[in-house]
Amino acid sequence: MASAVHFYDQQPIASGARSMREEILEGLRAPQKYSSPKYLYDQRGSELFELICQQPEYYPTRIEEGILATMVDEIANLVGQNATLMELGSGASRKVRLLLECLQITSYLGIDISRDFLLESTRKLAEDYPWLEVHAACADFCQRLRLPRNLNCERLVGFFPGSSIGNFEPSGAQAFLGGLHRTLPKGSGLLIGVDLLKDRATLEAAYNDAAGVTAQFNLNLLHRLERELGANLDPDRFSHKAVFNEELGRIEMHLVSTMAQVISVAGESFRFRAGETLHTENSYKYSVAGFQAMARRAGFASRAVWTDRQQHFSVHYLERQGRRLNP
Ligand code: AVJ
Repeated sequence: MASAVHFYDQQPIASGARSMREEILEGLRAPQKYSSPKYLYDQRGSELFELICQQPEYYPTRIEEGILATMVDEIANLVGQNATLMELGSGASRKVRLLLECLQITSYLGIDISRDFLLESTRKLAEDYPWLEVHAACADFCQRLRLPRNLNCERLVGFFPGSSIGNFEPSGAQAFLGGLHRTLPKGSGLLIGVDLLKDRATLEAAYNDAAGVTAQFNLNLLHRLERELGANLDPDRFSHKAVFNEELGRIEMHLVSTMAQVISVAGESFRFRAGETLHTENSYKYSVAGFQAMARRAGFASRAVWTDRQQHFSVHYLERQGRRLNP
């Protein structure tokens, strides 16, 4: 039976959105070359990310799913009845399945930048949960969120798992939460996974898995530039690097040029020195108290927080308050 997904393609008309070409070129012209982590998630990148989540060294997924599965009754109580769950960066929509049996929600909205991946995942979801009204919006959740008009928005609960919030600079994370405060009606909830500060060895192992999947994920960006921007480069002349920057509290992912070389992207040439890097991702880590303080400033009160025994990962349930502390 065909299950209907209400689909909204918000990509081309997102206001203020710039093209991938423009953004990539701007990053390549900078003294420290960089690219937004969102460009890691084309179809292949999204698939590789799902594989990363299965690597033994990549603890966040395993621990977060353990917490969600164990605490689902408490979560259901906090979410309450007839809410709409809005997942930001829904990817394979796998984690939400841990909740759906127990949550008494009526509808689900998955938002993701990877269009075909989103469509396929939400179609499967609608098939497996016929009682659930499934909506899918292809959008960049870093841009201002636009809620579909026919969505039941009386009670909205945001679901932002995986510590994706860590991809923002702290100021950007603060602004992002502020934006959610503006979008969500009062009393809304936010269920959010946040990776915690911990020892270097555990962190660096998670981003340098022995099977080399994270390396492939990182290098896929170069293949994507070849495929989509007509880049002239050899991915074999770059290598994957992920290090914990303790001062800034973040894992940094880079593509290291293994030799002096010139690449061209969209007709423009870029010189790399040997060892020079293209910075592809930051993944900020927080303390429980540090994250709660940030949430409070954005107008979200902590209702519950769960961690694993080793305090590797945290899941927070926040409630949108009437006012922000420093609007
Ligand atoms: C996008 C934040 C969920 O930083 O851990 C995993 C992406 N990058 N391995 C993270 C990622 C390399 C991930 N998140």
